[in-house]
Amino acid sequence: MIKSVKRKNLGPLSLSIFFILLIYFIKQYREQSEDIPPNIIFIMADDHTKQAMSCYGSNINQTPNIDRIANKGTTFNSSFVTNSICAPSRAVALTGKYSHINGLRDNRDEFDGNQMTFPKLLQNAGYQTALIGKWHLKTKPQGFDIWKILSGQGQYYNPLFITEEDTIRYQGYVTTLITDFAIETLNTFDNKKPFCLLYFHKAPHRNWMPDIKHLTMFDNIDVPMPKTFFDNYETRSNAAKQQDMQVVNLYNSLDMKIHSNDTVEKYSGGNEKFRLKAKEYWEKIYNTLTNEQKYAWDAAYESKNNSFIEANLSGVELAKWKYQRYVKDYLRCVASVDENIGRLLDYLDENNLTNNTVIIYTSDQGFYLGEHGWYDKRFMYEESLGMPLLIRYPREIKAGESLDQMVLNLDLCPTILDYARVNIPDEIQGKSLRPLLKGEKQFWRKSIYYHYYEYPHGWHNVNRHDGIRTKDFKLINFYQMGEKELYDLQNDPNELNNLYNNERYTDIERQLNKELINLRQKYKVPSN
Ligand code: SGN
Ligand code: CA
Repeated sequence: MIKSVKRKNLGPLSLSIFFILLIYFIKQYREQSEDIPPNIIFIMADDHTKQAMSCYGSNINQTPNIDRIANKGTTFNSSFVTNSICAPSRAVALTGKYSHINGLRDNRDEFDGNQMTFPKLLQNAGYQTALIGKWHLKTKPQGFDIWKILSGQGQYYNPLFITEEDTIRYQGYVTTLITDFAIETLNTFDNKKPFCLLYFHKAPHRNWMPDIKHLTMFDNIDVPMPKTFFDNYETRSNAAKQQDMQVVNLYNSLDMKIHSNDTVEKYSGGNEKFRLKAKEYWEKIYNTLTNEQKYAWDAAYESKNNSFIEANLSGVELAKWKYQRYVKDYLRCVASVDENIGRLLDYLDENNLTNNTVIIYTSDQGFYLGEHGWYDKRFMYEESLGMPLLIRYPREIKAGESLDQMVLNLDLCPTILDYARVNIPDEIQGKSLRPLLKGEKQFWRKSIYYHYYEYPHGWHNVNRHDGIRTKDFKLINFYQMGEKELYDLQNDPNELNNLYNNERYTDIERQLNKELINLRQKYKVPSN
């Protein structure tokens, strides 16, 4: 009797429980099946530096959406590039090889698209592959089922996008458009096969034009200046003294967004010829704005610009004003990157893709936000040698961890291959970060090799140099000038005190010089 009652009452209930569990397990299986390699979204911003990310402890802005990646993944505290400039850095990330091997040493070079890259290997392994946003490698992208790229450096407003079929100008703001296209692309993917999306932003690259909605953000605050803003380069090589990347020399037109006033450009430093070009360039950019955009733009900048012209600043006061204008515009561009990344992360959540997707957030290099008085990158000093690196993959990576091992953009290609379960070719010079991220004990590199080439041509007058960095020290070799610099990173993290030829550091100097030779051999660097 009791038995039959039980059967009567629990029969339909157990059936429903059975079906609920069945659906749950099928969903889990589809979502988490170990048979399907994970999706990969590789996010790269342009010139986004760690000092402007709250997950790296920024004291000047908040990046709540990028922090979502950090909070649920791993933050790399010592992540660096091998050559701190755009196109070369991208080529390193794609190939896992140093610039002298992949053939792209500076921004003038063209990428040889016939060589091996991770998108090609993933495509061969059955991944759906796509590239959306800034490419900047001059030759046509290879290894992508879908690609939609900006022309050259790209424009902030109403940019041109190039695809296999056409070139179209889209009205709107670049960061939002790139995200719209990235989400559109995700919608086209077949959910039975894994995908790899390269979602590459133009922002916050020079000339730092914010979206309309962010034009007045930070208006009522003074952004703190870095301690080294008034660096006088005492003790340093001539390279540090001769650069042309000082905030105080930013162009009033192109960079400070003051236009149509013949007198203002006289306040800008730098070369006279470039000053005039910059002014022309700025007028051209401004004239690509729609009337509505111009209206909003002028409403935000005009009165501030007029007060600046009236104040007729000079010296330290001028430098301070330029710093505020520069850094605020930069941070406004970052705000848009952050919000748009939030849109993409929401899309993943809503479409049940979060657990099975590896997300990498990085930038093609770091950047100076006034440190040493500078903007731009190129030097092997910490701010531009560094790059942000966050990796999230809930299936395998613990939430909220950080790692101190020295990792490189050279490691991104093998890391992606490793997650995609594609064999890592022997010729690749980087190392997969996957074991580190899984918490496996690893023998890790104790020094990194760096090499910058864009001199004497190109922008910003930074001499060629190579060098090595260990956990505690850095040796920089400006080989064309025959000058070296040595920094004790533990005692002098801001790299103000060059110790090369200092007797107390003779042994360190010898060891580092020796290790530099070893690394050149290891990575097959041709002699200069
Ligand atoms: C442009 C910028 C430079 C910048 C290079 C390289 N000038 O030429 O300031 O260093 O790009 O940047 S601009 O007036 O055209 O903005 S990179 O990110 O492509 O390496
Ligand atoms: Ca860049």
